[in-house]
Amino acid sequence: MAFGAPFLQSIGSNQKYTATSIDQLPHHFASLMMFGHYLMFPIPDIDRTNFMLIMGGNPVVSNGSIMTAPDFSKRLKAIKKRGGEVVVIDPRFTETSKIANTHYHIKPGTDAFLLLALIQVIFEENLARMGHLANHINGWETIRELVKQYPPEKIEKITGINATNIKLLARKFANSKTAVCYGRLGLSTQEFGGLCQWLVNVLNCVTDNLDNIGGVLFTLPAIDIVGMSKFTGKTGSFNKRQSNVHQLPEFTGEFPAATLADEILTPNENQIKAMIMIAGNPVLSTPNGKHLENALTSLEYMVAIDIYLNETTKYANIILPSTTGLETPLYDLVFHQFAIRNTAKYSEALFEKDDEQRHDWEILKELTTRLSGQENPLNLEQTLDTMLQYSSYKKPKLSVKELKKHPHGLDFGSLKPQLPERLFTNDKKVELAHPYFIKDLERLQIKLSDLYLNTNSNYPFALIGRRHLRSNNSWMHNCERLVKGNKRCTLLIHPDDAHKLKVKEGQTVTVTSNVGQVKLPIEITDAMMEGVVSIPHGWGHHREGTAITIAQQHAGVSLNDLTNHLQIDKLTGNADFSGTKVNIVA
Ligand SMILES: Nc1nc2c(c(=O)[nH]1)N[C@H]1C(S)=C(S)[C@@H](COP(=O)(O)OP(=O)(O)OC[C@H]3O[C@@H](n4cnc5c(=O)[nH]c(N)nc54)[C@H](O)[C@@H]3O)O[C@H]1N2
Ligand SMILES: Nc1nc2c(c(=O)[nH]1)N[C@H]1C(S)=C(S)[C@@H](COP(=O)(O)OP(=O)(O)OC[C@H]3O[C@@H](n4cnc5c(=O)[nH]c(N)nc54)[C@H](O)[C@@H]3O)O[C@H]1N2
Ligand SMILES: [Mo]
Repeated sequence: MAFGAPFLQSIGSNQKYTATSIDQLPHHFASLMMFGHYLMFPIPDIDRTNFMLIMGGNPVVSNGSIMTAPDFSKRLKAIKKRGGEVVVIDPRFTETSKIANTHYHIKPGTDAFLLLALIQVIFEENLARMGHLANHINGWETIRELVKQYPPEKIEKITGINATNIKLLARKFANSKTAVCYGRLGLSTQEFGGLCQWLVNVLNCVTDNLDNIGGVLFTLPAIDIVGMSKFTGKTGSFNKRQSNVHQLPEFTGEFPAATLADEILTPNENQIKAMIMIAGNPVLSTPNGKHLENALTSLEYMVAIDIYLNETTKYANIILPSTTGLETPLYDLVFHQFAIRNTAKYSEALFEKDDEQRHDWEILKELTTRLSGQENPLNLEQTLDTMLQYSSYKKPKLSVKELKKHPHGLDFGSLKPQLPERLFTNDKKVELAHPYFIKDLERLQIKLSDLYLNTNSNYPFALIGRRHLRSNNSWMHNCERLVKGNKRCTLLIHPDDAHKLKVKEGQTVTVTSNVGQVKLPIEITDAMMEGVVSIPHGWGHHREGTAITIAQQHAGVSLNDLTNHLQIDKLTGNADFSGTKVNIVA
């Protein structure tokens, strides 16, 4: 993180792509528009809340994303133990649903409707509360007006959750002493990702749970990237320029990854001819991976900085192999910023590297020196020391040396309310109804008249992904201990759907979308909503020319050979993986 930014500057390219736009871009977008800073994420106060509504997240497996904390299962169970409630909204009855009090199946991609209806009920029944931010919110009346168009009765069919349950949920949420709505990957990587993350914030705000104990709060970690923006001025940007081929908006210096392949393949003045790939495996992780593979073969030159010769790095002319996670000391610059308590932690490397090996930061530093002709005098520890100097926590005085004395990390306590002071908006107010969102509602409106899971179409099923505890995206399948056991790359399907297709447990089916086709065995389970099927992402290791022999033996198929790179959230440019339309045959 620290050595990557100067490296990018030294290349002098204005084309940058990261996993942000196949993941949390809508969170950044909502934060930038509402709070004035793209990294100001409201974090669930899960240890003190009385009610947690989880939408499109499965923290029991993912261990909480944009919500850093050890042992999520324990913390969720603790909510129930103290008399609180956990509700999950997901097209699959997940590992998290098993712990929750209530689970509702939802049709993929329809969460924005549900959120609007929840807020509608809250205003309709006079349950909205301004609370401590009363003088620091713009757009309250606009929200009250616009949600009137979305009563539960109007959206129950489209979401698959009946109006009675929606009303019940809205009342419970609003009447709970404290409550938090948490919306994660399943909400971001869908057609209305931007609207979803905005509405999650709105729901928390209109029930006085924004910046409040037991609701969502902003962090103040020892290395406070957000706070440092006062000096750097880097608060995020949107649409300052557009990508060449599809004219997609820039966000904080990067373009949507969904357009990367076309930027390489389409002749134009700014066509990408060479690429540096750092710790990414987009052949498996980005929509329409095969299309990107075609693009990578056409590059004039490619460098990879990675620990594996895998599906993506095999296209590189040269791989600079870095040390692995276990050989690297770590101070996480990102995830303390999103943690449920204010924390600092330095972890020593578990294994010593040998002389021939280079850490990622060493590779980046050396490349920067050679490209720019200027040597950065600081090493990793010195860089961290510089950042730690600005910590708000003075006892103990923080340095790497001090942190090494606390191998379990330092805990500076629970998150505290910080608004309005922390806001980066011009008028120091929360922008509840930013025009970008209001405008995007027009796109949602059109969907009201569409039937979402159209059973008459050529692609009658909606396909979603899933994660597994012993896997991390694409790159933990080359370790026997992490892949042994039952086959995990299967298609989950509801019993009634399997019956209709006349397919039996374990049988191989062909799944087809408008971009590709895969064959894999099915697993029949009523955890799935009818009409929705699931394949985990990160598999498809059968590709030739890699050197990941264990992964090859557990190849599976790639979910992203079915997802479409042209399917994005038009507001933010984020990839839309949720509810890919597919056909299934025995
Ligand atoms: N073990 C493990 N941990 C991980 C990872 C991993 O691969 N393995 N990956 C890490 C990464 S990179 C990230 S970003 C985080 C992600 O953390 P999470 O957001 O918790 O990730 P997922 O498990 O993908 O959960 C997304 C959920 O959304 C549901 N979903 C899909 N479509 C929709 C929809 O339209 N509406 C609703 N309401 N739900 C929907 C899916 O069924 C799924 O349960 O996890 C991180 N942690
Ligand atoms: N359909 C679908 N697609 C998805 C998702 C989904 O839920 N559904 N999830 C999306 C999400 S949330 C994300 S974040 C992306 C992830 O997308 P990627 O980041 O492209 O995927 P990873 O598999 O995490 O790739 C990590 C790469 O880093 C390398 N690596 C591991 N450790 C090190 C190291 O210490 N140094 C270096 N230099 N390299 C290292 C690995 O070998 C691998 O090549 O995938 C996205 N793709
Ligand atoms: Mo992610």
